[in-house]
Amino acid sequence: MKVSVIMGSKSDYKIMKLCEKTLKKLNVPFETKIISAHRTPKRMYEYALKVEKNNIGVIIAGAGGSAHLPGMISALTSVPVLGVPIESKKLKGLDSLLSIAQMPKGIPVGTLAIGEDGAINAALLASSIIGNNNSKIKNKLKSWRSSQTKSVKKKPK
Ligand code: RP5
Repeated sequence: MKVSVIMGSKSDYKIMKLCEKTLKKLNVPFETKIISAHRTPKRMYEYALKVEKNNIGVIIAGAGGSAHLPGMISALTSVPVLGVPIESKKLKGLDSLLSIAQMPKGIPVGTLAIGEDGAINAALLASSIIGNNNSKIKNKLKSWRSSQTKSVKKKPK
């Protein structure tokens, strides 16, 4: 199964490319697409209908402002959707965060932190989900975590 990384605009890619970078490190197969809920609604609908057929196990959706893409995708498929709030110019991403996190009950979106941290953690979480049925990815994630632990020094000097 692969991860599908989608985003509302090309301008989101500077953040969403961190998802790609993290998934590559963990040898998780992925695809990347630009899909806008309001500018390309037909593309969004057609994409969502083919999610299961395309062997997608997790969707990571990055969006900024009135960030409805993750919620709309989650409404159209039962495959888990992780939302990455992109920092917006006017409200610094608080609008994106609340739009993604405050989904009314019934249609969930797993929401990560705003920006870089959220993009990296979304990829790690997606890898954990895929890793439940893929021991190679699970082990890769375990060794990635272990080297992260080893990289933390005991003293500042
Ligand atoms: C959202 O609007 C996108 O996810 C992006 O974060 C934001 C701004 O888009 P652009 O005006 O940069 O294309 O749909």
